[in-house]
Amino acid sequence: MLKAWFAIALWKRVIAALLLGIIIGLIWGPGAESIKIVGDVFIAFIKMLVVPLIFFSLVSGVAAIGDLRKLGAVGGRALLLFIVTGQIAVWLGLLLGTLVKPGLLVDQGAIVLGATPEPNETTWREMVLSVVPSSPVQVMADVAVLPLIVFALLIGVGILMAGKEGDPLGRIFDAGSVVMQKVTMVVMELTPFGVFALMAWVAGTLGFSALQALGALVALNYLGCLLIITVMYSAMIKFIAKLPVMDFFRGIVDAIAVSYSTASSNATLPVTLRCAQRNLGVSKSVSSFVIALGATINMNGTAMYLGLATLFGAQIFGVDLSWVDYGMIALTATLGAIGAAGIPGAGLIMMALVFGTVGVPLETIAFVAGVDRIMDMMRTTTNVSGDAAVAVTVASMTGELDRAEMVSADDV
Ligand code: DAS
Repeated sequence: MLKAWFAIALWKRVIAALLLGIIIGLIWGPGAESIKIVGDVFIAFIKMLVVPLIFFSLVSGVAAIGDLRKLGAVGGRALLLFIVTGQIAVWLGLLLGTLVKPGLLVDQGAIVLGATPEPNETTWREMVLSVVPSSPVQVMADVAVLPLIVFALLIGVGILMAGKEGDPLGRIFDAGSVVMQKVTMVVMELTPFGVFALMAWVAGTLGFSALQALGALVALNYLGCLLIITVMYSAMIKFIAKLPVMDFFRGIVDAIAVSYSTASSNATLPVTLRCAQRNLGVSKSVSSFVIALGATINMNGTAMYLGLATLFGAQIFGVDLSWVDYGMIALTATLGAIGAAGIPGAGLIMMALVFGTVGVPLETIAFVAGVDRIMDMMRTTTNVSGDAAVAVTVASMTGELDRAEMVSADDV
């Protein structure tokens, strides 16, 4: 029985748990609150992953650059495109969340707040100082995203600069990154149980208004991702790489299919590399550097979602956000997307980091966890398509693209 259960693909078990949870919740009503503890345990395990996952995957990702000089023509252009597309993505998420306001669909009276969020009274001086990891252990204990990522980036650069002497530590972080991804996959096996309990709680205590709000969030997640893929990446391919847009998308069809079904950039990496090299004509050196780095730090779908979800949580719980808060969300969502590992649920984990900086209650995570997998599949497709788009663009700009290799209409 147990073997049969685990033989079913996780995403199918999650969708089944989601639907069953909604039905049971609507039938059970407010009594469904009693099984929320199962969902809270799941969320607690998600929060457990945040610090070690960010720390190991980011240090390992930076150290994997191998040589700071490599950050020259190829790396410099790739990082610039990663940062620019990431910023556009997160502000698109903030725009969609501001225009549509999906969180207001929830019946405000039904929401019982654990602890009312403290208004964020940080002055800009305190904000600047807070980025410095003055006490690394305290930063980890407080799960403070900004200084944590600054500390991880500095350790990664230190390993690079230490050369041979830094290699042993680099190998430890590589191993730690792999181990943390395996631990995350074990935690993700709890998803169906957490999703069932949380959806039953949401449907039973908050009713249809909550389900409508979640439906709107999922729809906006897909809309934002589709806009990034069809508008931003097409513009990059057409105007910067100066390549036929349809040939690009035709070339990455396999990567799109695998990323959507696995919800994991890392699992899709071999397919993305093959598409870039065989279908798009990107050289081995550029594709392996840009796509491997991109799978770790270039997550435009996740960045867009983190901006959107933070506004969703603020709207549900009535947290007023200033323009400074919007700026903090944009910054931390970008850093959260950089710190997220390319595994299922990474975006859900990063929500805990972004919410903390603007006082959005973490209960929001329990509220959206039930539908996260459906959204994660589309976020991952957006992340992977972005890695391929940057790789082919950088290759085109640095003469590392063999256009003869590109799949074109007459090849099909
Ligand atoms: N699943 C992550 C990835 O592999 C994306 C996310 O969780 O947002 O890219």
